[in-house]
Amino acid sequence: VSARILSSSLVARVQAGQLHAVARLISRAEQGGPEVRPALAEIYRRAGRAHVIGITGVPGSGKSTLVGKLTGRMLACGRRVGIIAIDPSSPYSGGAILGDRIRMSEMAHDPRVFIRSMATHGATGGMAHTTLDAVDILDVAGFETIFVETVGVGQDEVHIAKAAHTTIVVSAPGLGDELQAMKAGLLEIADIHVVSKCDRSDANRTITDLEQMLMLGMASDGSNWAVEVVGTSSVAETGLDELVEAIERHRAYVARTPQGQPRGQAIAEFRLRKTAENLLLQRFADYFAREDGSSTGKLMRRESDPYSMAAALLERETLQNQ
Ligand SMILES: Nc1nc2c(ncn2[C@@H]2O[C@H](COP(=O)(O)OP(=O)(O)OP(=O)(O)O)[C@@H](O)[C@H]2O)c(=O)[nH]1
Ligand SMILES: [Mg+2]
Repeated sequence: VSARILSSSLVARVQAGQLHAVARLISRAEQGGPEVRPALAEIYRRAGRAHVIGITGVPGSGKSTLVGKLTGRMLACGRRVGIIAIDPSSPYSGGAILGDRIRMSEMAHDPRVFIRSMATHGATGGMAHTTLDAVDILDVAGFETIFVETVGVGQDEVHIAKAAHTTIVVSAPGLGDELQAMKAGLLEIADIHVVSKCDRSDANRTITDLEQMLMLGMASDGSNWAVEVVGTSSVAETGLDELVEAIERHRAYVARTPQGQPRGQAIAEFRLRKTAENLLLQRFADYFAREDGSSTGKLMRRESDPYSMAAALLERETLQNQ
């Protein structure tokens, strides 16, 4: 009972926009466990106002720099901005988060901006759902625009980028002659393609390549949204206002046209799926923590097989906790 009372007062403080309450609730969501669930359930029901923008792309393509620039423009429009950066903590770009912090440091002390990085290492499939909980927490706290930056490497991270209202895929010139977005399977998920670093002379070729690829792969998903390609330079400050306009156009498209509706449905389904997966994983973790070796003993002696045992286990653990 006391956990529940604590949770609902924490939710109230989040709703009042208290940033330390926001940070605390996100940390609790990261820790997971049953105690925080009532609070997150309440958060979910109260959220839904923010515009969530997923930004993905290969390592070093300029995502964080771009988020910094876009954040400045959103603030100028009078919006509060939440930023969630998924720390890849991978061989691809280890340690980038510190760089992210430094690059965004002019905003680090602005109370209208909340920056949070979340680690992926050690997450047992719960990363996507914790990230989306964090998005909702920021939403309830009154952040109108929320950026989620993920490196477009790994399925979970691609899915997170897709679980936004607007998904931006960033490609940069000079990272190899093949289109990185295509290699990483990112081509199809973009609502808006950004070619960053357009202050470089080889950027035009990247734009042309990308436009050609988009034409070739024009698999219509039934939506009327024409994917846009925007060239930007965070150094020369070009293309950024155009990008903001494209983002606003897409936001209006998703919010106000019937063609935008399936997007919301897909996000809700992804959310349910990830939450269910996570609950199941946690139950099995609990089961294996209790397991005294009798099941594995049976397996080792070939008295049972993993298929029937897993099926029985699945049924028991699912029914037991209803
Ligand atoms: N020339 C040029 N360089 C840029 C531009 N934007 C970013 N960079 C540089 O590109 C490098 C990577 O930028 P980041 O913003 O950290 O890229 P990122 O995609 O967030 O990187 P990870 O998070 O590590 O995947 C840095 O050295 C930036 O200074 C740009 O518009 N022009
Ligand atoms: Mg980054």
